[in-house]
Amino acid sequence: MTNPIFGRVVRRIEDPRFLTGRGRYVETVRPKGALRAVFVRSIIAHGRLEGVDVDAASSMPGVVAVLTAADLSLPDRPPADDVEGPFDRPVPASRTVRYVGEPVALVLAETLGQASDAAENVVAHVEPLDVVVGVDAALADGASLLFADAGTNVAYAFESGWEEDVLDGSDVVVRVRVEHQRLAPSPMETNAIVVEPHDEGLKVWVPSQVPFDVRSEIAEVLGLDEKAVHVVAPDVGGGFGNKAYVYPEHLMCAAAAMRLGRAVAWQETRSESFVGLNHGRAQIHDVELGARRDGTIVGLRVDIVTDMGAYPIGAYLPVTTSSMLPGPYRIPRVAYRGRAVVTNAVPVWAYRGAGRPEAAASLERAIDVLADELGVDPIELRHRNVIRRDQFPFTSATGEVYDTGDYDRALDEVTRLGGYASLRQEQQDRRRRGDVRQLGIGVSLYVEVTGFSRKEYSAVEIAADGSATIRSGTSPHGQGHETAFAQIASGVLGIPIERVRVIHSDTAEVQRGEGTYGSRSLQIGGTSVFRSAEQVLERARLVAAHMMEVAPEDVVVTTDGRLGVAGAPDASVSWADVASATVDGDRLPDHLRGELSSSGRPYQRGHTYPFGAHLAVVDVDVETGAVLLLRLIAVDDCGRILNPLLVEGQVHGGLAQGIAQALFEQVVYDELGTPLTSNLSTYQMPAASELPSFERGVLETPTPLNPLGAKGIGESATVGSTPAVVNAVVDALSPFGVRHLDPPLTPERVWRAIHDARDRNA
Ligand code: SMO
Repeated sequence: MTNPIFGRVVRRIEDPRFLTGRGRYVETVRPKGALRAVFVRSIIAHGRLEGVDVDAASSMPGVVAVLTAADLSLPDRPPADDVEGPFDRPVPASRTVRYVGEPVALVLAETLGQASDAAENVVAHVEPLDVVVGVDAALADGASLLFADAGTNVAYAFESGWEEDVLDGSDVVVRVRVEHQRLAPSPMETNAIVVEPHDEGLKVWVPSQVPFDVRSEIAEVLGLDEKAVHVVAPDVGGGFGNKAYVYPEHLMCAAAAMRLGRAVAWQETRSESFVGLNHGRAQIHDVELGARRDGTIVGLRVDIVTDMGAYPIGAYLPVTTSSMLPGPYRIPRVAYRGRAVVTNAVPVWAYRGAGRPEAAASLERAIDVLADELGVDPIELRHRNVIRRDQFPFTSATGEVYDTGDYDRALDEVTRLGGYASLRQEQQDRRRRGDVRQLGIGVSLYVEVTGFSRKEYSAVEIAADGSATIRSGTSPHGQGHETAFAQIASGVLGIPIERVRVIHSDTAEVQRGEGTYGSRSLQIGGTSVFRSAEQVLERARLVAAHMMEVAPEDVVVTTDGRLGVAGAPDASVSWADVASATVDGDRLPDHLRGELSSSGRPYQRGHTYPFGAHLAVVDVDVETGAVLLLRLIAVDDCGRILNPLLVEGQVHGGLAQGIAQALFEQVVYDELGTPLTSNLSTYQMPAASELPSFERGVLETPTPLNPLGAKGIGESATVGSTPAVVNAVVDALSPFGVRHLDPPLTPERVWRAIHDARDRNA
């Protein structure tokens, strides 16, 4: 393909709107007379709900209704597909409360103040039950059960090769338990919904990655026709996976609006968001990695336990993790088992990377431990085991078919950009001097899987004025789809980007859509736009050929964006000429008439596997335990690059979130299941001031699976950066005999590790 639009830096069409306060978010949508919604949430982690006393609240000023499970009678929400047994979720809680923050009632009042005051006066009568905090408690003999009928807290279990001795033939086996701590997604825009009933149904505004799912689920639970529910996701302030879910709060507000015949508006507060939005990660892995003396990896065995929180809606996550366990290495034998376990905490769901970061972080830890054990440089050990560039497509031991890659080159590039040899020299110097501030160098190599849900709808239409309109079923929440898709259509059609309008996230304007998650939008949604644009061009060539009395195969898009004739520079027609000819008068024969548009839903025959190598350099103060991230060098490959600026934005955001997991963020519960991190002063989300200026390198190994050659980039940097930073901190502490630490590597945790090691060695 000779499309000149590839690799071109195009500034984001969206940014002037976002940067000048003209973004339109759900909070700015307030239909006249809308009631304000406030949820009453359980303050007890586990208990029998014996009643909800709404009388006092109901008679307070401005209160229109206080609704409980009995009033709403919504159907239970099912767990993830593979889960069998009684793990359904009543909405809201009816007989049992299972986590702090679980909705038990909904207050609707004329003002937000009145609704909040009334919510304070709703009393949930709860008879406490023993609380299950963390997976060890959930799996213990005689553990309190969240779902007594299930007889177990294990909602879903799976395994492969678990009985086989996959480590047979190893000279060395290293074992490490890696904890991937529970994270709170914390998007800039919290959850929300506005529902406006009208004669024929409902209009809904919601910050969502999946507005079409919101439509179908609201329609289903309220017994409405899908067409009667019009859902709009306006500008969405961050998603990270947690907005790819239809929340109980959404369904309750829709039901309330229907029942009361009035518009309802709900906006989650920042603190509420810490128990409202689904959490992420929360996996513990027991990893065993076997190798021969020369470093050749023989086998891998991983036991995955996932803390699903109260409802196992995310039980598919450890399955994704298991599929990516062997990573970018030639590991001939892999055994795993996985258990998804319920506990009295916020449900766990997809969070940027959704199962892949956990696989990569565990493996990259184990490889470093192995390198330490064998006394081999960690980059060298990786080189010895990577899949070679001539081995693609490569089928991994877990059956994933990696499309394209060049892992050796990613390692070489990061080694070069980092100045690895001189970093090691500097580290030696500091060690020799016994500096207070020791240097740590960490590398990670990763491959991840992207492009889930391999079909997407798009339409491209040319108006009589020659402008183009694109309709896409993807739903951006900050990525820059409007820019990317306009760039693609412009590249195919020759119509200037300024004359291309992109419509998305509106169920009345777009016929259907899957949404945005799993780094799918460019490769699946963009490919769809590309195909639709190509089809429109094909039709336009027929029309232009007729108009200019030439053969259709001679019609080309000219450099100035017209439809011209190859070899005849003076002959051309404009897109406006062509488009208007198709709709007015009788200038064209019948078969060429009709609106100049095309739509489709092409299918991608496989997933794509972006990869990269990250290198982190940290400075660790061995007296205080403070870690300062000095450098983060990221070399990422996402196939052919459409717009380097959009890629850079995705990488920077992903790095920030991955580093946050390594060093700062963690959801903490006390022994009663009360969250101790329920706002941004206790949950340590980093700001730009905690992060270095990122350094980047780029590789491009186009995928053959779509015409753009594109793989996903939305989640990659999150996958690669966490293990690089953790490895760097452990590397700094290796002279103390520290071989492993779990994130977040707070000063306290690092300080304790140093002191424990000193005590051991004393
Ligand atoms: S965590 Mo993503 O929206 O698959």
